Amino acid sequence: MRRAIELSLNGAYTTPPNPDVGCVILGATGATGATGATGATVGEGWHERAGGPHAEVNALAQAGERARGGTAVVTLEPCDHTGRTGPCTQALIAAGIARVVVAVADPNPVAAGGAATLRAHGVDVELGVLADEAADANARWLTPLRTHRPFVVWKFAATLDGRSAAADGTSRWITGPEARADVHRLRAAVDTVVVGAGTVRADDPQLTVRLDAADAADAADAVAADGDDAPAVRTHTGVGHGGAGAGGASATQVAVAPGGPAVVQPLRVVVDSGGTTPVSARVRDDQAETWVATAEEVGATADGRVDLTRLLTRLYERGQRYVLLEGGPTLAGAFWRAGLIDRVVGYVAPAVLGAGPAALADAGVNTIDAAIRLDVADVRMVGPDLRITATPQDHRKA
Ligand code: AOF
Ligand code: ZN
Repeated sequence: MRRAIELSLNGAYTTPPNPDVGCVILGATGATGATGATGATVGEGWHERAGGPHAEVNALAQAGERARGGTAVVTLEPCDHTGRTGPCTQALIAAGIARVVVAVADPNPVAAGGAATLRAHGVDVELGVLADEAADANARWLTPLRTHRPFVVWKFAATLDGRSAAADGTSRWITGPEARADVHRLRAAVDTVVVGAGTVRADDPQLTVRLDAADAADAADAVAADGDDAPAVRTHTGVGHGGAGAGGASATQVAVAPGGPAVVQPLRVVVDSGGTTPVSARVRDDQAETWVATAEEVGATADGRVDLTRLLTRLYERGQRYVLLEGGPTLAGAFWRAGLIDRVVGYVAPAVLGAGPAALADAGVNTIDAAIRLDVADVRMVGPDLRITATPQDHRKA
């Protein structure tokens, strides 16, 4: 199951709005462990992109005849519905799988019921293996289903000493071009980008996905290596259909480069308590849809600010499932105080400034015991910069 979870993460930027799922097929022959058939691995697969074959189908294709009498280990309960692809329960039964080991039951009412169907066909099913780890890996999809609000990723860029701008306010190009390209891939995976009105006033960002032709080609090559020529960015085929996880109801499609894939532009949301965003702001251009969310419209907290819990409910109601919170420090602090951050992606540049604003303002922490502790899920170099992906610990317990 640990291997299946690892496989599931390969789809992180391309499966939204569908789940990240991994599957390992063990053959019937070979050493038999305490839990039953645990032969050698004969097939591995993961869900590569929304609308494409599910993880089980990819793993079964690799296993071929060797799946007969074997065990399927899968991070999410096999689906029992015909959506954009056929039911995985039938694929497993047809392949002669004898036993299915599942981490997390499928909470999507459209697709659920797989375990019962498999059992009715004489397949041995075990549920709940490494369920917490698998749920963490698929939190981006499970959180909206369970809480009826979008999953929220807070992204920031800072120097090694945690500053997101210099003392004079200049903040352009803290990180290198590779990290900036990575942010555009992340934007292409989400359906909503949120910023504060202060950031719009200070930086006038456009907040659109702009993958240049080279990035799109790289991404396509990465997927082509798995025998699939689809681009590794979320394209128009990837949204607006499918189960309860489907989102992007308001997405706008634009071609990012001649001959390149049409990327779905996320909804741009400006959190603007007083409604001060200028009409000339770039975020209001026609490249993507924009919502300037005011306190009057959404509802206000006691201090007159936009009520962020209500903002997320409103976004969920309009079909949004995956939010990238891009700043600035004040809005990010308010999201932390409201307990609404599900994941952190931090780009840390090997530079120090010694003065200038921090990446995060007041997050409601006044003493070291109250520090918001995170579990690190992934660390890697993106060009010269460090990218850290982490999950708040309290959130996991909740
Ligand atoms: C996936 N990938 O590997 C598994 C899924 O959009 P559809 O029609 O392909 O169906 C999506 C539903 O199928 C999804 O919401 C989930 O409940 C179930 N399982 N989905 O996209 C997979 N195993
Ligand atoms: Zn399926």
